[in-house]
Amino acid sequence: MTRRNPVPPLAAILATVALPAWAQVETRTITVSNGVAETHPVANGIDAMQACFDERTGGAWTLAAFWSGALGSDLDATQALRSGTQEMVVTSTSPLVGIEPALGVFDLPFLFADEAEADAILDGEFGTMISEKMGASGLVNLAYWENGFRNLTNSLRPVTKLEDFDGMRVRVMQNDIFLDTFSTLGANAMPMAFGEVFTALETGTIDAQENPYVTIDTSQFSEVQDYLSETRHAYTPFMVLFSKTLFDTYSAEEQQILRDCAMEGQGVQREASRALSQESLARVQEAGMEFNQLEPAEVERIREAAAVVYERASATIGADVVDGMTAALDELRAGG
Ligand code: KDG
Repeated sequence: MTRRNPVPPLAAILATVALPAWAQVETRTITVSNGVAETHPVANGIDAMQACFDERTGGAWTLAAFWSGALGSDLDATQALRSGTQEMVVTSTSPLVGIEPALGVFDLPFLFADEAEADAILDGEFGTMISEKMGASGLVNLAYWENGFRNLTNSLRPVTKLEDFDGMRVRVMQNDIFLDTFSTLGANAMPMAFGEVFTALETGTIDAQENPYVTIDTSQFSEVQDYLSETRHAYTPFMVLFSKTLFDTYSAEEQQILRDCAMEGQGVQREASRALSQESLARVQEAGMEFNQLEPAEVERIREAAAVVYERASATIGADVVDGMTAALDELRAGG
């Protein structure tokens, strides 16, 4: 009688087959929203995240991206994360100060000198400390991406000196520090969600707004604004926030994939933002905007006028947070 080799149990077969690392992830569709247009460099970051997901999950994860505030404002979307009804949002930090006051530190006028400083602080111990604060609000910050250095556009006049802000109706993000900064400069500061800005400019409800060149360009503000002045009065980070309620249902491996791929997206998005910035500036000038830079002495006068905001905002942000930022910048600037 010929003995047939007994067929081993399935478990034994599987145990001998080296499953790919992504075999332990579930099939998921991850919703992510943002307030800017799909032509903004945030899309480069999202594309890089998707490519990373494809590699790490074998195609099991799909990012469903919604643009131009389609799922609500930065604050609306962030609240949806906190309630566990949306997975992810790429949002400016400024509109979230009502959730985490410490985020206001990034809104202090003329805080960072350049992108290198911003990257060093955000990707260093200080940025980690701020990210860790988000957990108490039901949020996980996967990475800092770049909104960028903010510049003023308006429909009244070139802003070449401090006095040119007088009486100008400037839209600001819904954030008391921006409100105080522009009020201190003499403007009539008007808090407003980003999604309302284009129409408010078009109808003349406001005279001005302030954003990085890539946002001014990709939001078509050149259609409703005549003047662009390089003020670089603040650097706004984006946070790539994930719902902690949902994050906690992911396996440790899946959580690591989220973090790794958001960081993959960070490098691509920052690079795209910086590469597009000068192109955007050229494009809005071709579209008819009159661009001006300010004399360094005038920038200094504006910076000095706004400096009082630090003192007034310190208690709300947290004196320890402001002191921590100051110490981190001092160390960085001393070559630390
Ligand atoms: O999601 C990003 C936008 O909604 C917004 O934060 C962009 O800088 C911005 C602004 O001025 O509101």
